[in-house]
Amino acid sequence: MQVYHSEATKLRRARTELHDGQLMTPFECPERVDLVLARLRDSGVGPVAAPREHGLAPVLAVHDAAYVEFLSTCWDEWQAAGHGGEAIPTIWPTRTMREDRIPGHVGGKLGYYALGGDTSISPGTFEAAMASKDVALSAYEHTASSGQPSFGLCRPPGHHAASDQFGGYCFFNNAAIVAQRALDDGHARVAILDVDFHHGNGTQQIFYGRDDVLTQSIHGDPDQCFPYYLGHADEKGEGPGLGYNVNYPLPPGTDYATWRERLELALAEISDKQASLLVVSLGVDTFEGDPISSFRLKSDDFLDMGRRLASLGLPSVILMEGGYAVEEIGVNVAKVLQGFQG
Ligand code: Q9C
Ligand code: ZN
Repeated sequence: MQVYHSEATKLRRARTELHDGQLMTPFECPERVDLVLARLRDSGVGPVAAPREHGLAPVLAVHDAAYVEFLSTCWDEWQAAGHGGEAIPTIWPTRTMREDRIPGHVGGKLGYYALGGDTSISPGTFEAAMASKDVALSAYEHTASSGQPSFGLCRPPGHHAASDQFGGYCFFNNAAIVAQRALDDGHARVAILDVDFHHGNGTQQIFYGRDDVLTQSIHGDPDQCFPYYLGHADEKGEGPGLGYNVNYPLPPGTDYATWRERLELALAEISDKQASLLVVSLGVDTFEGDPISSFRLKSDDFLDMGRRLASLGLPSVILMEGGYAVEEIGVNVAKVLQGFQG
């Protein structure tokens, strides 16, 4: 399988993540890229190519222009304001305040454009996010021109990023950018299947009112799991999009036997809705050893997952999302791709 990777995805090396009430070294670290890459090379999954640059137009097709501008200037403004650490929001326009005015100060803009406090903005963050979406788009172009599946080793991940919000380690929604690009190329309907442990809130939000992208997510129940405020089974889309968003929340402790039943439902839905392209948001944080997640998938389950994803027979673009059990994420990604290749 053709793999896309850019060293520039490692330009984000945040030093701080507010986790469990402490500032820690972020789980979402550049070493993840090297671990996956090394394992893909060892297992002979396929050639690795560098992406081509795609500029901002495909980003602006799904994200708000002022949000993108904010991401591009945030670090410089934060530094110019004289702050010592990384840019972390500490106040948000929550229920009791106004959200119809965007503050001028970088501290106010941070809260406006952030969905959580877990994702610090550091030097290189914007550049890495740009490289990440270039990886995704290059993978898409390979699949579009060859009909063959491709894997984009995206980093930072994308599925928590909404039209004008970052968080959950995500800035640009790579899967949404690819889906929109495919529609612009003539696909009538694209399916995004999100198998990351966490609900793909950003992907859901971006396409919630539309029937041209079927969004589905299998994830830890938001009653118990991040991002908490979206991802319930009764969120089915709205207006023309009604029926084109499907959530499969599962309790902490879920094993592969149960998870796989939801996967089968999701695959049937993709066939039923007649999508012509599959975009997989591939998080391997469903693994039993993941440090911030609570499903119980084992390494060999990822092989079966890959086989089942391939059984749809659709042109497919597989994009990296989460997965933090640093030693094993490469193994588990390689197994999905090997399973997909049969
Ligand atoms: N204290 C992805 O997998 N932190 N993002 C969870 C734990 C955020 C995960 C809270 C988890 C985000 C792409
Ligand atoms: Zn995740």
